[in-house]
Amino acid sequence: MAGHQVNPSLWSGKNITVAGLGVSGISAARALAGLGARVTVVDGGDSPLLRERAAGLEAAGITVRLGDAETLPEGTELVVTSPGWKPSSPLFAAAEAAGVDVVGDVEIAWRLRGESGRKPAAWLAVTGTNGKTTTVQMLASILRAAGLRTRAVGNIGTPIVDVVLGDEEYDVLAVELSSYQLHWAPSVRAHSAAVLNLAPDHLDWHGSMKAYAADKGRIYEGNQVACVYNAADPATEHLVRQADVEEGCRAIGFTLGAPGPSMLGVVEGILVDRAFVEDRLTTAQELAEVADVKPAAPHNVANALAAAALARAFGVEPAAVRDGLRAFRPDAHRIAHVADVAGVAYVDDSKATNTHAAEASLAAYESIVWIAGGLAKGATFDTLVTKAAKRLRGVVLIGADRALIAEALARHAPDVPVVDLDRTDTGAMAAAVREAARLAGPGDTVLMAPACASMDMFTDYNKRGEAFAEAVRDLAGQESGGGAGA
Ligand code: UMA
Repeated sequence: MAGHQVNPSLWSGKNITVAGLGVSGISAARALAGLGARVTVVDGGDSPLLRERAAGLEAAGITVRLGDAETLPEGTELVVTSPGWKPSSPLFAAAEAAGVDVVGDVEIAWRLRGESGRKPAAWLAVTGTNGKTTTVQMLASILRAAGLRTRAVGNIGTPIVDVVLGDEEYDVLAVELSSYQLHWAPSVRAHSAAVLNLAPDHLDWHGSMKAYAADKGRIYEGNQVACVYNAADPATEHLVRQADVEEGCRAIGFTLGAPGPSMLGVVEGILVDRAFVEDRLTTAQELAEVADVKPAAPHNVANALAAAALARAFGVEPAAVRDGLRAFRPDAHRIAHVADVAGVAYVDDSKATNTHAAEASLAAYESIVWIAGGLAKGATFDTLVTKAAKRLRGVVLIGADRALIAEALARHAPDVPVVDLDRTDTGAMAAAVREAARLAGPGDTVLMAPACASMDMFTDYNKRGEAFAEAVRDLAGQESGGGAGA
C-alpha cells in the first residue's frame, strides 16, 4: 500500500467498525488501519476459515469479533459495511440509534480517491441485473486497446479500495457495482455509467422492486459525460430521467436495432455509433462487426454496445473498440461452445444460475435441447418457459428443484419431450448429456443453462460446467470411435 498519499490525519485514531470479514471487509479494514484508524471487524459467523482470517487481521493490529453481527462496538464513530449486509440488519439499527453513519467499502474508496495526492482515475461504472461482469471485462479490454492504464474492479471481485490505494496508477477504472454496493455508496460520481437491464432480483435484500431500482439508479447520480441506458428496457431509461447529473451530461441509448441519434446500435452486422460523432443527425461511425463480439449472442452484443458507449464517452477511438472486443476472452461457463458432435453444438452456460440469465441464452439459439435444473432459490419458471417454448426441441431435467421446471413445461410447452432424470448426484450430468444427445438432431444446440444454482449437485457453477464439458468430450470420443466402426 506504499502508493497512497492520503492525508492520514482524516482517519487517524478514528474508531471504525467494519461489518463483514469477507473480501470487502478485509480490504476496508486493512486500508483504514493502514491510515491509522482503530478498526474493529464484526462478523456474525464463526468458522475455522473466519478464525484464520481474523488471526491475519489481528496481526495487523485490527480487533475482530466473531459470532455477533448485532451489537455495535462501544465508541464506534463510523460503520463501514460489506455489500452483503441487508439494510435491515440490527447492527445498523444500533448505529442509527447511536447517531453513527453507515457506508460501504465503495463509498470509502470514493472518499480516499479524492483525498489521494495523485490524479485520481476516472470511474466508468456498470450495473444491471445480468451481464455486468462481462461488460466491465469488455470495457477494460477496450480501454487497454486504447493504450489506457485500466483495471476491472468492484463486484467482479477486486475491492476498489485496494486499487485506489495501491501502488499502481490508473487512468480509468471499469467499475462493476452491484445494487448492494450502490445502496451503501451515496457520494460516488462516475464519469459515465451504464445500467444494462433491470429484472426482479435480490428483492429479499432491498425489500421491493422499487427500492432495488432506486439503488441501481444511483449509478447515474452526478455523471459527467454520459448516462448509458438500454433502449429495449424502458426502466433503465426511466432511471436516467430521474438522475441529477452534471450539466452537459448526455443520455446515450444502446439498441440491437438501427440506432437513432445519440445511440449506439447495429446495422447490417456492424456495431455503429450515432452518439459520439461530429454530426449525429446524418452520420454513423462504424465501430466493430457483430462477429467481433464473443459469443455473439444478442444479449452479449448489447453488453458490447454498452461497453463501447462508455469507452466512447471517455474519448476512445473506434479502432480501439474493435481491437478491444476482438482481444476479449469471455469467462469459462458463460455460453462457452464446448464442441460440435454429430452436427449438434454443445454449449455450457453453467453461469446461468437464475431465470433472467437463462432466458438470455435460450434467446440466442433457434432449436434447443435444454439441460436445466438445480436449486431454484424461490424462482418461478413460467415466463422463461413461455418465451423459450417454440425453440425447445427437448428438455432434460436434473437437480433438486426440477419439478418446478417440469410443471412450467407441462403448462406452457406440453408438446416438448421432457426427460426427468430424477437425480441429484454429480454423475447425473453425464447421463443428462447422453439423453440430450438422443433428443438432438443436426443443427440443434444442446444448451446447459440451468436457470438454477448448482449447490445441490456441485460445489459451484464452475464444477457443474466442467462436468458438462467432460461429458461432451466423452460423447465426442465415442462418436468418433463409433463413426469409424459404423
Ligand atoms: N455477514 C454477516 N452478517 C450479514 C451478512 C454477512 O456477518 O448479515 C458476513 C458473512 O459471515 C461473511 C461476510 O459478512 O463473512 C461476507 O460479506 P459479503 O457477503 O458482503 O461478501 P464479500 O466477501 O465482502 O464480497 C462482496 C460481494 N458479495 C456480495 O455482495 C454478497 C462480492 O460480490 C464482491 O465480489 C466483493 O464484495 C468485492 O467487491 C459477489 C456477489 O455475489 C460476487 N455479488 C452479488 C451479485 O453479483 O449478484 C451482488
